[in-house]
Amino acid sequence: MNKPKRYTITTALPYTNGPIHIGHLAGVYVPADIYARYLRLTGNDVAFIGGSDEHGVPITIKAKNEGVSPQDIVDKYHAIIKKSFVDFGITFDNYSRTSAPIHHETASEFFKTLNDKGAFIEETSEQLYDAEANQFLADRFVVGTCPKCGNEEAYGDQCEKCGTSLNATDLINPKSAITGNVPTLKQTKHWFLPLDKHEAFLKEWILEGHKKDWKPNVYGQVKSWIDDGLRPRAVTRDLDWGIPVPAEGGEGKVLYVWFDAPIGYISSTKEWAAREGKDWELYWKDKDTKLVHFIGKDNIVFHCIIFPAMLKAEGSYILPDNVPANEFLNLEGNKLSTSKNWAVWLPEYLEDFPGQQDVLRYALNANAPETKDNDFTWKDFQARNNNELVAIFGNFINRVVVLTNKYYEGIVPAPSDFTQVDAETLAAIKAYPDVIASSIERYRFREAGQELMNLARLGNKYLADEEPWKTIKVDESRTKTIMYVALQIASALATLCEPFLPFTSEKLKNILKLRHNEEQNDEVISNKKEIATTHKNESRNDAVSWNDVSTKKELLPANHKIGKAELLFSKIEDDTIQKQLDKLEASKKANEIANTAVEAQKETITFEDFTKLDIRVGTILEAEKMPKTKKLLKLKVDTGIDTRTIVSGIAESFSAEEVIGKRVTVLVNLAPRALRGVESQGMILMTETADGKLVFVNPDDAEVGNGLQVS
Ligand code: B3M
Ligand code: ZN
Repeated sequence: MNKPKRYTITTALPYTNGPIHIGHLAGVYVPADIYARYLRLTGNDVAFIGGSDEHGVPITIKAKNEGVSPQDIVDKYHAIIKKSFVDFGITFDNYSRTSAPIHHETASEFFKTLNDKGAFIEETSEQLYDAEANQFLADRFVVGTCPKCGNEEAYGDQCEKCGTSLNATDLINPKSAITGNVPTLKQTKHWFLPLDKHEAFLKEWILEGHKKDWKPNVYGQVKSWIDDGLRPRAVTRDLDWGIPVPAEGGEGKVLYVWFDAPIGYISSTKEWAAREGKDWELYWKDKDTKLVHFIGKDNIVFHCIIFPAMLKAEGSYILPDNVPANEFLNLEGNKLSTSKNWAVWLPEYLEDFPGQQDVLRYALNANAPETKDNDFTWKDFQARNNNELVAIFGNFINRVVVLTNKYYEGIVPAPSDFTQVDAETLAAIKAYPDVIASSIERYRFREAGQELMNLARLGNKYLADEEPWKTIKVDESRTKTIMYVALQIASALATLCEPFLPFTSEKLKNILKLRHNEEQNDEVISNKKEIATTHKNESRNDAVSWNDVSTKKELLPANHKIGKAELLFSKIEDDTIQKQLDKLEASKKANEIANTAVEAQKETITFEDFTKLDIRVGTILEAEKMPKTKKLLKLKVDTGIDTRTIVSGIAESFSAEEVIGKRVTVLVNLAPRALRGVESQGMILMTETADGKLVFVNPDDAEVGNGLQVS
């Protein structure tokens, strides 16, 4: 694409069933905000779009659990999430919500257009049903084993482990998430998007067209789905919370949340354009617009296959130019988990670290899971703050400002002749806008953030080498030149750090008495206005734009008066970090207790029922890992009756080597069943410890072949 006339940047719409945490910021919102701020600073027309995803089963489950309505849930968390985005300086041009009327209209219109074009298959088929709950089971209402990777916690629409999108009837051993019952099948009609019919277009558009510019982790996932063969996907549901299906026979049905949610990007753009007097269609239908979706890897299939197929079928929309999805962020070595409260929630972070949003933005970006899952540790957070933000960036700025006030009462001194080092340093400053831009334009935000820190390193090194605190005693004119050069670096940092450290940029511009760059986001503008009014009477130098840093002869002219020093960052002590680690430990303990909460006794059985079970003592003779699965071991077991094959889901707790020779308890008269193509003839009895580790039910002193007796 030639230089785009405008950019539409979208961010995954968070489900409003809880607050957002550091994983959301690291995976989606900080990179997207860096990109949007940079594009604005370099003079581009940007629509930075967000909103809350307020339909879907997670919300109805939460409402049911709390005994309130889904609307109560979405109202509560929409407000909490929106506030978190403002608090962390995520400068959306619009943050909407999918329960808004404009979205219901837009999504309904979109569905009707496709339906009228015959883009759907209408089909009555057998779907999973929970008779006790009187409810069809789709999405998170049903859990089962993923047919692709063996994950036993896959949902009816997607396996979050391998990302595969599923139809509920694909699940092995499905269980109702409402009652725990095994579902029955019941006839119902749905509308299907025939993805198989879009296979040729998707192959050409992605596998050919985006081979080079889409990130390998994204391209690889999409390629594997297309290679596996695309199938029709239901785009409606038998649910009562969502957008009613606007079609004959749609009574009691709603649009599938993943059909309506991406259309939320369009309705949020419409809402913004109406408010700003702009033409929304330029941002979604003009070939000169670059559309970029920021998401996490579990949303790739919806943004690279399903939504583009919908846009293509509708026919008047542009397609995403890139989908730079990030992998997952873990926390202290464990997966972030809302349900296990294993997270750093943004509202809580601000309570513990008031005014330190930039520290978190910086630490998360420095360790962002751009190409593989990565781990957030509090130790690293402390190190990034103390060793980089305080010791390099903050230390440099503090020395420049303190010395300028001490030697020249805050007045920028006029330089005399530049030495070669001065000239090289001034030239190096001019290179940074393009160096940082080149990383940002390729969605390498970690790299871009480190280049910014390299500019601060340059400043630190320059001062340490030129030692103005020594030359001041012997050479007034040399000292003025050194301080003048150092102040140019400080001014460059004030502008170039804005995408990464927006709050610090604000403070630094106030210290240097630089005007602020034009802002787009009314919340941030109101924040700025408040800060600006506290300095309203001081004379301010013109704003230094991104491009000025490389083109202007000087950024801070002689005789410009800067303000007093104020600390940009403060050291984080070990006890502060220990408090966070203790919080997580408490969370882990609470989970263990919750997990060991004894499951309710199952339905009573008769003695006759029990005697049907033939349980023997066996020995594992051989063991091997099943290919392409994480959980399954293929075992050869001597049961005393015979030697047989048993497939067992214990690979995440035991290696094949360590189970050979183990004495085990075996249910031998269980009907054989095929697991990943291998017939398993029986089951090894296991139990699970509080921290989720599987252990064998172990008859240490029994003999192989002994049957279980009832004493
Ligand atoms: N609500 C977020 C998730 O899967 C989902 C994104 C929608 S983007 C249109 O966690
Ligand atoms: Zn899977």
